[in-house]
Amino acid sequence: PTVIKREDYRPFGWLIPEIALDFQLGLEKTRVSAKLTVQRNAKADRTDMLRLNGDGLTPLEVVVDGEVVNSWSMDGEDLMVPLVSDSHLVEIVTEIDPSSNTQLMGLYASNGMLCTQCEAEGFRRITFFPDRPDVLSTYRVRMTGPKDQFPVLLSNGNPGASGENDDGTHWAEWHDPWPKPSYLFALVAGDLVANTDTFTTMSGREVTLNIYVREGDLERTGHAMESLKKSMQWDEEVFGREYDLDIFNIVAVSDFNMGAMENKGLNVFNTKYVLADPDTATDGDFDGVEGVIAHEYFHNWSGNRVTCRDWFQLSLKEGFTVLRDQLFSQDMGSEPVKRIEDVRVLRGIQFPEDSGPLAHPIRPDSYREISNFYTATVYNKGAEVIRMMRTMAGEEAFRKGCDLYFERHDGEAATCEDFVKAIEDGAGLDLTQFRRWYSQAGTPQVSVRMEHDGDAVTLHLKQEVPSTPGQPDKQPMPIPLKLALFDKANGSHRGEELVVLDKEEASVTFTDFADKPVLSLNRGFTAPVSIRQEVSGEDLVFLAAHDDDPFARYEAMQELVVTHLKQACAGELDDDARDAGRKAIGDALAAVLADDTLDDLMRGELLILPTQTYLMEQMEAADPGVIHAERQGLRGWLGKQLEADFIALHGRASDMPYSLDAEARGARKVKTQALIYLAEANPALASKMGAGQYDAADNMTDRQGALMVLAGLQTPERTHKLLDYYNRYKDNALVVDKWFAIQAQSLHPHAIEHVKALADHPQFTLKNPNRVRSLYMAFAANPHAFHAADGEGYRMIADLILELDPINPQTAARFVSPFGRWRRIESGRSALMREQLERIAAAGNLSRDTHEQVIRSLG
Ligand code: B3K
Ligand code: ZN
Repeated sequence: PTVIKREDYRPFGWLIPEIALDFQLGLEKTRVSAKLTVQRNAKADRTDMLRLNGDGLTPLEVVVDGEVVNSWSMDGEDLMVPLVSDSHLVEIVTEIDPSSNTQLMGLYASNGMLCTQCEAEGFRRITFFPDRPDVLSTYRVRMTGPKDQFPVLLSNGNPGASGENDDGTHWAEWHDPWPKPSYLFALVAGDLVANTDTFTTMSGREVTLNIYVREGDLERTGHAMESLKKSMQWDEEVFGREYDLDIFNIVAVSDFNMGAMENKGLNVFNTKYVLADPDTATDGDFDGVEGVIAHEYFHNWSGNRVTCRDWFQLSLKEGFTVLRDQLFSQDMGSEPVKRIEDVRVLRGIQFPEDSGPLAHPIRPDSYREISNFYTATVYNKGAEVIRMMRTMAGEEAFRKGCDLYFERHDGEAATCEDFVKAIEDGAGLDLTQFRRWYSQAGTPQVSVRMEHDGDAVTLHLKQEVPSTPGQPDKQPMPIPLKLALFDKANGSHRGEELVVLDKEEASVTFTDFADKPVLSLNRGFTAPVSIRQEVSGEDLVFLAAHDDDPFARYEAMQELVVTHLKQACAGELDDDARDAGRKAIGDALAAVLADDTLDDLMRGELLILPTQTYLMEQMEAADPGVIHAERQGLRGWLGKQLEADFIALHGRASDMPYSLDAEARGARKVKTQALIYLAEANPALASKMGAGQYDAADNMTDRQGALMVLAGLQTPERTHKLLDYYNRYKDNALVVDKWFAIQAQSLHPHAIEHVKALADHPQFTLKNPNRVRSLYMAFAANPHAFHAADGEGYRMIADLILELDPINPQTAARFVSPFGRWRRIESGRSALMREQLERIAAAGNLSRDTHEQVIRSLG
């Protein structure tokens, strides 16, 4: 398999200013005629051959300038058409079978409807085309299909003519005036109904908004529509970006590889990120819908109007758009809570990626299969990198840089370098050294030592960027760190400072500190780094109680627990020391429970223990069994110690009536948190309270929270409520997904057996990615089950990969990354994990997707 390198980029030899597509639609047979206007690209090397990418296609007819030709040939999957003049009209006819497309890339059938997914390289499964993001064309689409089967016919841009034929078919035309790359093409045909609304843009244009779903789902589209309108408004206010078509369509489909797709004017969404109502969606699901609707909408500028030159530049659109959706969600809800959630995702997913065999820079240098690079690094670390520029520039200057970027590159396929240059010029920053964040992988480690001498405080800072695959040596990067020095006596500080550590080592001195202050560092998580510092438990307790930066307060609480658990797992604590450590945490937690200046959403964050993944990340050779036991042991101890407080909290929160406002959501959050602690301390009581919460629930957040806790307990209530839940929701696929996931994720000692049994459940199928993820991603993220000491969890996921790979390689390949931990885990499990990777590698006929991930993981 070929390795594609960033340095090999060359512009395409031809321009395709226009394409006209004609579809004769059928679930089993769709005929596609494509007419391309082709012009020699003066900016590229001269060639007399037009290479059109294909994947599984056979040309039925090739016409050049009106004449059928047979001068074409195939080069692998690609169609090669010799062309001698400077401009030509090339017509190609192909035929495809959407119903057999289980990869869900290109044109496929889902529940009787037809839809497309083209990013990154799916368009070549529909017709032969230069399927690369730097070839921009205006699209005219005409489609014809049976009217009863496909009453709704949609494509990108604005609607044109439509009509009916005598044979029961009808047709529709769409025209997209904005030049776009093929990955943004979309088509949908199906029996759908729409929630319709309008939005008036800042220049006074009225835009029609439609959210298309299957008939029974219409009543669950209200939140998505509200989210869309808020996103449109916010992008005008905060980034000055206005929508640019007469219509914006969203279609929800239940078979989808990812969350959603930003096709121009026709976003296609996983139903999971459209449908929500209180009975079937949790508060987290509501946030997910709002965030993904915003993300895809924001791509209209960051991605579509300005697109990517090549796929190495993916973070140009994804990192920036993630930052935009994060800032939007911060503005819609609680800013600190959103920041904490985003950092938790970064640390839980991106940090392990960055320290494992799949580590890559946010702008990778090579790939075999681009689908493997839609990663937390490209998305989430990409967003953090742009956030750092914003922190250093300040909001206003950053906005100037963004304006300049959009102005300079509108209608172009740009690079990450173009973005950095625009921010540099527009915001007036020197980002010369900062560019290293784009080329170097690995999470920088920052260590800090405080020296107090007379009335001077000196911070000695040191950075180290660890070596990663292919990058043994690293250069220092500019690391913006917001900090504050607290006066212990009065519990306050004299203002925040922003220190940019841009050398391997640096010291900063602050004067006028008669007493040694307490350092609060990387406030708001200004830099995506790990901090190493010697802080006393006492100082952490102080910050956990007093820090006025909510993120830093959360951080101190986490650090307190992490430090203790690390020592406990390393066997460094005797019984007395363990008790002392637990007691310090217990006191801090008691303060959190009692603090009435905190809102419950924030209190809920402070109650969440660091995840097992994050703890494993802190250790060189982690033992998941020991970590699990210590973490649960601590939870149980805290639950016992604070039993009365948790019961009271649960009671108080249960009195709050359902609504979507912050207060009610906060109450639901702490309610289930209380139950989680009690479950470990007093299972009998928790079982009773959990069943009570389940029965009283008038919303999915409470019901699911209760069921999640019950699923981990060995009590009859577990069985009763799981059965009740299934019977209640068995016709709602998204809730059935939750039912699978709750069991796969549970703390129950027999979780492995439960997952095995669920794989044989009549509602389980490998054909639907949501269902696969609900069972197996949940399981792979359940440390005590996945990391079972005998390797059974590893075998199960390896079996799944091998079975899923021929059906849906993109989704199968995503299950490889959990095995990347094999280098950072105790030796027994390490060997078992490697064994499974080798077993997969030895299997014949692996997809390019899975093959690449397995080879890289073995390292
Ligand atoms: N751009 C799409 C991702 C498509 C990935 C296909 N392998 C969704 C998003 O990031 O908005
Ligand atoms: Zn995106």
